[in-house]
Amino acid sequence: MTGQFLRKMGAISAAAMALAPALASAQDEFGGASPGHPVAGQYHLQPSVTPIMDSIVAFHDGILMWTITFIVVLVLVLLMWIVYRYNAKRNPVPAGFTHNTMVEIVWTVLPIVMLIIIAIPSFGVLSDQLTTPDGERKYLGSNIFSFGELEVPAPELTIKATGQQWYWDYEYVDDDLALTQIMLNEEDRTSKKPGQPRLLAVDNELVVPVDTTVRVQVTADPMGVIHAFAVPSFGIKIDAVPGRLNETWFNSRETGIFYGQCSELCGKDHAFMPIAVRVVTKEQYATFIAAFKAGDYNAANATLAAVQ
Ligand SMILES: [Cu+2]
Repeated sequence: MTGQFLRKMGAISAAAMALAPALASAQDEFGGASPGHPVAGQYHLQPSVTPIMDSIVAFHDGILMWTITFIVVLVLVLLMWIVYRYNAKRNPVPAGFTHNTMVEIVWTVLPIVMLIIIAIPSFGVLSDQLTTPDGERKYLGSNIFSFGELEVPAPELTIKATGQQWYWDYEYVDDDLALTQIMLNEEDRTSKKPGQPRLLAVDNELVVPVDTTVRVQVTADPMGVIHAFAVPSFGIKIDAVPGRLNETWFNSRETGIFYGQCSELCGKDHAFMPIAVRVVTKEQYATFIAAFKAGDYNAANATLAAVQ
């Protein structure tokens, strides 16, 4: 029985090892540049392009993975030891005790200590996402073990995202401009934007400048339901609640299209209301917004090189 179990475990780890290089090459396919969306074979978080996502990645890789690994190994070793040492053959007369104070103290205190170790940096990362930069506050960035060293400039741009049933509306609040963003169906995507990912490609991307702090105000249609605005590469996720204005921010250091999805189960087309943020250079953004003011979104979009 034990031998069979061990052989099975060996086969699983061998299969995992054989699979690892293939998974790693799927990750390297983009040569470090962020694809801005999930890719086949991906096993890690989406690549980071903002200080908030840097801190999430550092938290995941530096604390969570080690904690999880420690717990898995500990429980597995205990289980295997008990299967080996206390089976009916080796231990025909089972012990009759029901309590062990020392063991109970250890298995109460150890999880508390682990939760505290996880909680402290976790609250830091969370409060960073919810605290809009003022140019003075320090952020954790990838230094989640410090008290924060990273300065982020105050927002130069405010975007209001409104969750509708089932798509997103955006407003460039400072410029009094608005656009509606709707997912492309397969026919439109393959004819208009064949290079963009299925179920994520949209008609109108939200265009923002690179290396700029963008304040994102998030709400939902007052007569609607709760949605959530989330873009993994930016490390942001915040509820869109009717009648409430939530606020988060991002500052992308890379250009490209970064996709997200509604992340609060909101109804029948929940899976079909993607978020697409196109980050362009500051010059491109200035041209874009000038054309948007003078004409409409399509005219403005025409100033940007098309991304297929
Ligand atoms: Cu939803």
